[in-house]
Amino acid sequence: AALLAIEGVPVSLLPGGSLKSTPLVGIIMGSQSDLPTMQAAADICKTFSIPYEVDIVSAHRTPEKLMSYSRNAAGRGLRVIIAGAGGAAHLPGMVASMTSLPVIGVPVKTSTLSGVDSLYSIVQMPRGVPVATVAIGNAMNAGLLAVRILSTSRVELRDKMSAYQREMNDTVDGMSAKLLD
Ligand code: RP5
Repeated sequence: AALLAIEGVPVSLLPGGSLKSTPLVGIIMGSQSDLPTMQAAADICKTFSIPYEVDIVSAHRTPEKLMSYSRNAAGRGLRVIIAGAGGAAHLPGMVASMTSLPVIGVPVKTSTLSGVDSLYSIVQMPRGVPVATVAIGNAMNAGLLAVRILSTSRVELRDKMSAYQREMNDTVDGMSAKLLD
């Protein structure tokens, strides 16, 4: 599919001639078992009407796919990658080494070490190749961080993010008001 832009919004021209929004956020994970955790990142993209894609890319089980996904990501129109993995979680770091796009890592909770293994693997990237790491299992924050990254060049997203924050504020204010009743 060819990559075009209509009024700044990237679109793909499908073989039949129809247009489809090009994903801006790539959500990848090491295994299907990570999906219940990673779903929250996709939900945030939906909330903010950001085109996204979801795929399974394993650093050690599908190393060639890892390489082609990472190397082609920017050229396909992706602007942020969210990568979730558990255990010896090298997926986000490996992706970050093969793309210049920002990579957000989600440490997936494990049954053996509760996700501390994943957290340390992702957060302890040696200097030179950054991975923005969120809390264990917090794919929602990964989605929100992706929105904030995209919003630096999209004013409408910045406005939506401000509205989202105001709503959270009002929800908490509402809870406090109830406590004082
Ligand atoms: C990692 O190993 C995945 O990211 C997953 O969190 C973990 C377990 O994978 P499965 O054994 O459930 O496929 O690669």
